[in-house]
Order: sequence, then C-alpha cells, then structure tokens
Amino acid sequence: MLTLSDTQVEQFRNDGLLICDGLLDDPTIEQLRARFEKLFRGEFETGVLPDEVNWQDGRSDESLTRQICNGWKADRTIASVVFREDFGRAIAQLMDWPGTRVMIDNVLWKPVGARSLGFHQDNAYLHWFDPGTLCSLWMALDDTAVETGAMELVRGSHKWHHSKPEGEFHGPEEYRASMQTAATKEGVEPDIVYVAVKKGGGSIHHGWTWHGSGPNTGTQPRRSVVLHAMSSEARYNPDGFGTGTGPIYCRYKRFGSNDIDESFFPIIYRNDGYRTPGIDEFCNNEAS
Ligand SMILES: O=C(O)CCC(=O)C(=O)O
Repeated sequence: MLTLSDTQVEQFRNDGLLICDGLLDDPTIEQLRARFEKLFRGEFETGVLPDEVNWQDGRSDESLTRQICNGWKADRTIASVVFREDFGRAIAQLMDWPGTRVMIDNVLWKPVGARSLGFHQDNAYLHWFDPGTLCSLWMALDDTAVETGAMELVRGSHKWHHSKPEGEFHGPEEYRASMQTAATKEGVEPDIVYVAVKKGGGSIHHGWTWHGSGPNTGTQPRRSVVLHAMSSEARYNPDGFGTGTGPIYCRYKRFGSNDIDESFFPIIYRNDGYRTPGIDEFCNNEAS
C-alpha cells in the first residue's frame, strides 16, 4: 500500500519528483513480466487492442524501447496495477486533486542494447483536456541502474517555462538536447536524478518535470509499467481538440459534451470514496 508522509508531499512539490520503494511485490512483478512477453507478441488477454502498440515481436526495430499504451484494455494484470486505489490516493494528495483518473498507462521494455528515450515534458502534449496536467507513477520490474538506461528526472524543472513538443521520443542520438536548451533558457544547470531503484520501486513525477532516459548499455533489461494520471475533474478542451496525443485519445469524446467517459479514462480514486463502477469486476475477470 502506497502512503505518503507530509515530508514526501513537500519534497514532491519542491522537486517535481519523488523516488519510491516497494510499489510492487515479487509475485506481481513475475505476473507482469509474463504479460509483457505476451503483449509484445500480440497476445491480448481481453481480446481488445491497446490504444497504441508501438512495438511487436518480429516486426519492429530491435534497437528501440518496446512500448504499448493503455495495456490495461488488453490485459487485466496490467489493469489491476494501474487501477490501484492507493496509487490514485497518493497522486491526488501530491497534486491536490479531488481525485485521480487514468489518462494512459505505458508498458515499457528497454532491452539490452536499446537506444535512448528523448527528454520531454508530458504536459506539452496534453492541451486536449483541461486541466491539462499529468502526474505519473513509474514502476520498475527490474533492478535499474544508470547503465541499463534508468529514467532521468530533472529536479525542480516542473517550475521551468513550458516548452513545446520537440524532437523524437524513440531513440534520438542527443536524447537530452531539448531539455538542455530549456535549461539554458532558464539559466540553470540541470540537476539530474536517476531512477536507480530495486525492482518494485520507482518514482512519481509532475507533468511539467523534464525526463527521458539513455541507452541500455548494461546486461539486464529495463522493464516498467507507468500510470499516467489526470485529475478526476478533467474535461475535454475544445480549443486543444486533436492536438498533441489528442488524435488518439479524442476518439473517445462524446458528441455534444466535454465530459470524459469513465469507461475509457476510469476514476481510480476520489476523496468522497467514489471509483468508476465496474473497474474492480473488470480486474477480477468478471466483466462481461
Ligand atoms: O521510461 C522512460 O525512460 C521514460 C518514460 C516516460 O517518458 C514517462 O514515464 O513519462
């Protein structure tokens, strides 16, 4: 169970990041690792495709990080992790939100030899909803280290100016370039924090915190599941419709309403006790 102290909340607000231990237990890590194999082979337990399948066995570039977005739709083991109420509660506490919704999950597998992931600020892609702010919980399925391409978070960078989306996400040579440009504009030296944790540990970062990761030059893979969350109060923003990641996620907008449909973006915690009906049954394989 993830619970946060007042000191951790203050640290997150100052730094825009928090390193955590013990988010996932060993049996869950083993189950998730088995699911990773299936998902990247195109075997989807629920029969439903994830929203983004950016890597598949035998068809994709071996030097890239394997990525699937909204694996929860395809796999209930992923869903049972990203729908955890305690995760939602912790994120709401950090962000001072009345509740937490899943915006997307990421299933990430950076094998030995895989290239970098370019630095970015998540919120730069999210003008299609309002408030367009994420908070992300990143969970390691392997012990991580600088040489296996640990995620890098820049302390305090959530308070920097807001940059526009720029550069490649998958495999850029100069993976820190856009962050370095932003740091220069800000007039500061970036203070990079590596998410070098034991398996089951991870980090939480603010949607404006600059982050990315280097190549895996180690001898072990770096697998992770990420919960990218938005406020339970978030609504579609007609002014940003279809921008950033909107071309994929605005497909779920209903006619004549800016309400965000909970069947696609479930509420996993709200401070009045509400959770989207049906999500626990879905995780327990009882969904029809
Ligand atoms: O795993 C990484 O290196 C980057 C992941 C990422 O961009 C994120 O969790 O927001």
